[in-house]
Amino acid sequence: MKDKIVFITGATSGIGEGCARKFAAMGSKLILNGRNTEKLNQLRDELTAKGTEVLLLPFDVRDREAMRQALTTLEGQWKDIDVLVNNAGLVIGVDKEFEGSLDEWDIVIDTNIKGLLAMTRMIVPGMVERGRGHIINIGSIAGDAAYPGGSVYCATKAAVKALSDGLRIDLVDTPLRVTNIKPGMVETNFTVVRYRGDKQRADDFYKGIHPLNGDDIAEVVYYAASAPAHVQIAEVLVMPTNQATGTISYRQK
Ligand code: NDP
Ligand code: 8X3
Repeated sequence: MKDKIVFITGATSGIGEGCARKFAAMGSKLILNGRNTEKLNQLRDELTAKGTEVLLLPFDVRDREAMRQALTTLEGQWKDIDVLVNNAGLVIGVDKEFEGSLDEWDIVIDTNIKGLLAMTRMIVPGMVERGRGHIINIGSIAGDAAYPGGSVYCATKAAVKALSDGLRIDLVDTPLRVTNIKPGMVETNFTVVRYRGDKQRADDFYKGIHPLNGDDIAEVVYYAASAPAHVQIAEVLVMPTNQATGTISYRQK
């Protein structure tokens, strides 16, 4: 992946940050997105100090106009994106479908589905023109089956699966590849956001189990991206060893 241009949304934390470090270590050039500009600056400084070329493109993936504007600033080599990692995403709350906040669910749906779709719509045409490119969507085990208190989030990740499968169909006569990575429990800031900032509750969620971390998922993303051109990793479900499904895991007492 040396000198490949890799665009990662949600690179300020967790899986996206892990992907940034992994692709940087393998010689790629990075376009990093997120809303937290302080964290983006820190990550750029860290990676450029090690010799990686980094371009920051901070915007909220829900803001289509800001996205469009940011993408028009890409010049030279940065326009030729080889890999798009559609990673930005979140869940807020664990409420029942008949009790939760429609406003919070708008944020989740607009980020996880519409943000990912807009990035795809704006970046894939260039890949088709150049005859090369790989779209790696971060879905979830949550997209395979609904679980208690997760219906809207699960629906967004089921949508990521459908969007990934549909895009793969639409690109079948091209050299482009589409991958949907579906992690299980990954210990990141995700669960803190899920519990609306309650760090203790987030820590308790991982008690008794050895969860994955952002770097574990980055390894899988990189594996898919660096596979030979004729190999399309369509979908990967990756869980901690003591997790079996979205709802069944074994926790040591
Ligand atoms: P984190 O909370 O650690 O990271 C989420 C990233 O998404 C941050 O960089 C955040 O950046 C970014 N983000 C959120 N909203 C927006 C937005 N509107 N615009 C731009 N960036 C945004 O969580 P994870 O790393 O765990 O999550 C990454 C992806 O992995 C998500 O799609 C999540 O659904 C998925 N996933 C996570 C699992 C887990 O157990 N952790 C399991 C399965 C899937 P900033 O705040 O700077 O905008
Ligand atoms: C997050 C995975 O199972 O914690 O996508 O909801 S889970």
